[in-house]
Amino acid sequence: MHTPRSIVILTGAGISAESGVPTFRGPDGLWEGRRVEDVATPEAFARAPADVQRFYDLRRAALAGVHPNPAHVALAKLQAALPGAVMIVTQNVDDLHERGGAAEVIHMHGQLLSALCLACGDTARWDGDLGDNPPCPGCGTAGQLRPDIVWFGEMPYHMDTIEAALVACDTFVSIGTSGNVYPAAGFVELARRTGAHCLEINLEPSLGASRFHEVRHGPAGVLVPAWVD
Ligand code: BJW
Repeated sequence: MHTPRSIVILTGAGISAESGVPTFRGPDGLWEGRRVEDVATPEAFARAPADVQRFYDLRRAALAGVHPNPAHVALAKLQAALPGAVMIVTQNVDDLHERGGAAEVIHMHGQLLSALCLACGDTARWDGDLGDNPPCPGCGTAGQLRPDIVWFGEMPYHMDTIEAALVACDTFVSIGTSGNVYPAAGFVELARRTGAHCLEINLEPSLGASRFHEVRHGPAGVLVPAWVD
């Protein structure tokens, strides 16, 4: 790899697949046999809060049993080797980039290990169950904490920062994402419009593969360390 001035790296569920975190779509995906509308929308939470809390409580508990893989570690090393030049934007709600050593990660779809209080709007680190309706550590209101996850129809986090980096970067790399979900699926267009070299690393061609200048298809745990080297 030549040394670019500024790299934006977008990651999706595929980068954590080899760590044992299920992806969303596809035969063994998290949503196989489940309607997205039943869990990942504000309407689903309003309709059946206990079911939605339980879905996320189980996934939060499962995080303890998974570990970063060589792809997470390679990106952390790249970020450390090029101070200030590598922005990691993840759609993932796990913490494997951080545990792999990344110093700065933008979680555009929220985090499993965070709770959002509907009463005061604050977020707090959370590693227990939300299904027990605990009080908010900030304002003390009980029964108002929800998973700090961006559901369909909600605005992803840090969009201004991400878009500013995309239009300024000279390399954009998309890793382990199917290209089904916007606005992340549109990042490649934004980056290429201002001249960035765009690379896709994914197990198979994503929905947006033809928009990239370069594609490498195979497991992230092998291809990401190879790209970083
Ligand atoms: C491997 C691998 C290995 C496997 N190695 N690879 C047009 C424009 C803008 C918005 C919309 C639009 N049309 C519709 C919308 C609205 C909607 C949307 O996109 N809907 C689509 C279904 C069409 N978007 C929204 O509502 C978003 N908000 C929004 O748009 O606000 C307004 C706005 C507009 C414009 C600018 C800014 C804002 C919010 C989206 C929230 C998404 N939330 C979820 C759920 C979180 C809850 C939870 O975790 O349960 O986030 S959806 C789910 O999909 C999750 C993921 O982050 C996201 C992306 O999935 P990802 O990561 O791509 O996973 P998979 O499973 O799909 O793919 C994995 C890939 O890995 C596969 O390709 C495998 O092959 C590969 N792979 N093993 C390498 N070892």
